[in-house]
Amino acid sequence: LPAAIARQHNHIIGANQCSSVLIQTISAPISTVWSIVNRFDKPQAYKNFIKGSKIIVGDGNVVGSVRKVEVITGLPASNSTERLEILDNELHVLSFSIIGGDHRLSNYRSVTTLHPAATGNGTVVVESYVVDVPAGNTSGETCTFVDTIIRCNLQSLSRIAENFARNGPAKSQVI
Ligand code: A8S
Repeated sequence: LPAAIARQHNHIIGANQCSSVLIQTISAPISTVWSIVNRFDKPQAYKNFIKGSKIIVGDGNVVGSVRKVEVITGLPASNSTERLEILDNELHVLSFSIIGGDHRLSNYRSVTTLHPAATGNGTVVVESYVVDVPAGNTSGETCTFVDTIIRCNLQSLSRIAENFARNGPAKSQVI
């Protein structure tokens, strides 16, 4: 990663934590991708494992806002409580941490940043995270689990943003 981007993803990694970075290129302008990513109140707009979300502190635009998300059935969890840590509409940075829920991801924090693609008017999305390795799991297992969820989210984001750029927002996405 270029140094300026790496700096935004420079997590402090404690003993018994794991961390990773995922990158997704999207053929849609940053403004389009950001309009989907910046909705802290509406993660289900592109995260397929989330079926609903409710803001319980703040308004979703101010740092310190908290959302409670409901996860689809069939996963080893039903909900998660998440705090907005960074929302920078100029630099296109969103970060949240997980502060509760009935799942096994403790001390999770992620950072998502958008960057113009080197050529054309596409977007490069960089998402990194750090999380505790749960008792009974290895750091490899933990990173594989989280990487899989984030990879699905970024692929879904890509599909939605590319459709949006081609056809305009779907009716269900117009707010
Ligand atoms: C995100 C990232 C993650 C979400 C995980 C890693 C989660 O929503 C799911 C399953 C779990 O076991 C943990 O950006 C939790 O949403 C899909 C409920 C937090």
